[in-house]
Amino acid sequence: MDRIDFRSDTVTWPTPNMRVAMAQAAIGDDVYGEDPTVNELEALAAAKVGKEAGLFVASGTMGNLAAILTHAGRGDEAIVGQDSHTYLWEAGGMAVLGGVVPHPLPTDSIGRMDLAQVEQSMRDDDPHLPRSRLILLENSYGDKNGYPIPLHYFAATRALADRHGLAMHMDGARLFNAAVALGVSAADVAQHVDSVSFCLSKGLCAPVGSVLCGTAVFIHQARQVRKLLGGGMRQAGILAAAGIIALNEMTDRLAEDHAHAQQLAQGLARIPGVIVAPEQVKTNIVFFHLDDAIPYSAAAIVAALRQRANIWLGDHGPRSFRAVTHYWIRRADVAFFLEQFHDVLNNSRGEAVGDSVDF
Ligand code: TLP
Repeated sequence: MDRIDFRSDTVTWPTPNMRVAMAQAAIGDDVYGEDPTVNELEALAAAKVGKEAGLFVASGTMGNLAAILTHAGRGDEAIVGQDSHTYLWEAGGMAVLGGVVPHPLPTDSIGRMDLAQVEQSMRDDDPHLPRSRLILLENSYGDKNGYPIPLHYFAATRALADRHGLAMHMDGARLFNAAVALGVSAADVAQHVDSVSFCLSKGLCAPVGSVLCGTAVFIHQARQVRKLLGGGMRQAGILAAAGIIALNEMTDRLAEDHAHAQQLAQGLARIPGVIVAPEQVKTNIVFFHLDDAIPYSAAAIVAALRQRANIWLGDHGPRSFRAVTHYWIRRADVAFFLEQFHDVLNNSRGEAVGDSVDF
């Protein structure tokens, strides 16, 4: 890459092996079901996450939306974490396009809704009320440092969902990060949910796409929803070819990204003026904040880093940042970032540039 870009793992460029596979991909018209490379990717993805079938979609947002619209209809209610991606960062798609009523609940420090509260949220059979239909989950949980939520939580949620006849969908945008951090397979992480979507285009480095997986019947229905959403692609094998490399070559190495995120969090913890919780960092996302001693806004610091060192960092509100590690960020890049960030903060306090913190 041409810069050190911590804004997201979505910024990753495809690997050289992906470029070759894309150039050589066998293709056909996928809306007719005739693209052999898409078919191969869908089967591979389903096998990896332990489901019967898969559907290649344009994005994580489309995967979640297709799942929600397949599980639920107008006037149905989806119970969802109030800081989850499906609720907060997908433009309200479930309500706008599906008439599905979101029922947001608070989450704890690692992204779990309280199951007693979930149970209390179930609607009675009453003509005044929406119908409880779906529980939306996320793993790893993006807004909580990408925390990998332990599997027993999903087992308990499954029992609750079964008691009330609800379906469960998991936004597994970073499913493989969760699996690697938990030391289990992606199929284990997804075992309790009816459907799961995961992204090829984040830490796995493919340029485009996600795969939605579930039973064969569910995916058959979701395929029609994908068409309705304008997501039926044609010679998509060129994209799917990169997805196959992503699944075959890029999942196990995610541990490296997690180590770099830990290196980053621990380094930040040594910089005066920074608030960060390294013990909360288990995958590739680090949220951190400025304390009151720093007179500059997060946006000003982001701009300074970009200008002086071609380091791109995301500000997350006036005093906060998010850094995401990925394939294109090496250990030395993290050390360089820590030095630069330390210098910028020192300058912001009007002190001499310090060399007392060793990264
Ligand atoms: N997340 C993006 C932004 O939208 C915030 C990022 O940079 O992290 N689920 C989760 C948990 C996600 O983090 C994302 C993307 C999605 C779904 C949506 O994926 P895309 O961007 O492919 O629609």
